[in-house]
Amino acid sequence: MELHVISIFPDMFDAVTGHGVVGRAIKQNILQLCIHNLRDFADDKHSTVDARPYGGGPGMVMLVGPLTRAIEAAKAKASGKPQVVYLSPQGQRFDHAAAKQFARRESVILLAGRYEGVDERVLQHHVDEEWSIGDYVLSGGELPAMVMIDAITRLLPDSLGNEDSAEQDSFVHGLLESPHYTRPEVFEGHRVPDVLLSGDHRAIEKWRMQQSLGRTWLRRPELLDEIELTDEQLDLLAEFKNDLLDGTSSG
Ligand code: 4G4
Repeated sequence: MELHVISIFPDMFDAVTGHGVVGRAIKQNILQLCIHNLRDFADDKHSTVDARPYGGGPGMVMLVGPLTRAIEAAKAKASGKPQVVYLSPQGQRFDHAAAKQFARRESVILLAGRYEGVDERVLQHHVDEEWSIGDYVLSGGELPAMVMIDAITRLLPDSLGNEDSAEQDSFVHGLLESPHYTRPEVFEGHRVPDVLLSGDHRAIEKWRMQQSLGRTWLRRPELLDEIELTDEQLDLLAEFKNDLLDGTSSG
């Protein structure tokens, strides 16, 4: 997959390109990440990319000229017909389902805004989609772009070292993940759950499913409305609730 980013802070993307899953995907040619410096598309000697808003008001607005030229340059370089995506608090919510759809695309151009945002004509004539990573305001679109790049890259075919890892993640099955433990078996008196040391793989799988169901019910109950539970899962969840009640009774 090919991801293009347009930003006035191209160096910020060193945070993802050099490390972990994204760095590895780039090395292995699973992902091509191309960062375009918006200032390269300015048309004055000061490399101006912003100006005061018409009609007055606080802050600065990103100029339509440099943005248009940067988008055209990214399109010319990209394979296929990339959609232009603007990261903004006004966009559609980026979630696991969205990440999966992005991972199927050949190329995408991510536009990271700064200041008060971009001239509306960029949105009207050059931006195809607006996406948001959550209901909060950040000082630029770079962090949202990196969040999307990371989430998408993990879902690219052959991207994770451990093939099963992405499949086991939260949200893939619509449930939260079960807890993880590693050595030592006892730390400051706190034991690892016995079942995980039992070697009984069926029992372990059942316990993990029950933990996933229970945690989802406790922490994100609305997620359970989105999936259909099997009879076995309904039994496991009922048992989880029962065990909770047993644990709270004073006898
Ligand atoms: C567009 C308009 C995305 C973009 C204004 C971007 C949060 C998200 C920006 C701004 C962003 C998000 C500078 C306020 C950049 N903040 N929730 N900031 N601002 O995905």
